Amino acid sequence: MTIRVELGTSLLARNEEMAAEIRYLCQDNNIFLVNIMSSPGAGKTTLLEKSLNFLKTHIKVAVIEGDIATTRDADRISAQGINAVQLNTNGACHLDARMVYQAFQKLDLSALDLILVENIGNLVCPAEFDLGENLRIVLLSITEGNDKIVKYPVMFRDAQMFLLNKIDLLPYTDFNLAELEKDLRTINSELEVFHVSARLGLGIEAWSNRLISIVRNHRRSES
Ligand SMILES: Nc1nc2c(ncn2[C@@H]2O[C@H](COP(=O)(O)OP(=O)(O)OP(=O)(O)O)[C@@H](O)[C@H]2O)c(=O)[nH]1
Ligand SMILES: [Mg+2]
Repeated sequence: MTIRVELGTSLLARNEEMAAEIRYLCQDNNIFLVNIMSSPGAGKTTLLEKSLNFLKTHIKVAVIEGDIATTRDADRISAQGINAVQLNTNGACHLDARMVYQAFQKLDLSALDLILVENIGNLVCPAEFDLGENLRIVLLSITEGNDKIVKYPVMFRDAQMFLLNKIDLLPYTDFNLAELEKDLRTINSELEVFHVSARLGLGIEAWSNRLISIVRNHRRSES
């Protein structure tokens, strides 16, 4: 007799249950939840550092930091005067909804408009795990090359916003912007695209303003 155990399915089904709990908490507290994903080093934390300076003057925001081993990213965010919860996965290559739910227990949800989650640096696994988020943002940096869109399509297909970071390095690489735009249109024509340099602060105000307006529209429609 063959007994088959569908481990993957039950794992994702359990994740969906927790994601539903998170959605319920967000609705109850009128919070907008954002899941930020990219490969390691694309600039997620630098983007957050620069953007929070602007965001915090307009909306009440906290950050959940995913990291395999350290508290370095949460320390960088706390240094901006922002509440940051560090989740250490101890090896796992993605955050799941259970972990994010635990981080929610550490935050005063009634005092927040927006929670930004920095996922583990990885272009594959995080895309599979629903965190109950309202918006998925994927970051790609110039030094990674434009072919990552077609090589890791799921990540780009399932996101709603795309940030091209390290735009300051464009003149020093063979990154092909025209090819990137063509591939993005093929894989996800609905993606909202921003070009930024987190290091230089280029484009930070434009995307932060867009995020603020999305959060405010959402809050209005929910209340
Ligand atoms: N030139 C340039 N460097 C950048 C930019 N944004 C980030 N960096 C640099 O890229 C490196 C990685 O940045 P992080 O913000 O730590 O990247 P991350 O995506 O949070 O990395 P992980 O959390 O490890 O996945 C740092 O040395 C940053 O200074 C940018 O816009 N331009
Ligand atoms: Mg980081």
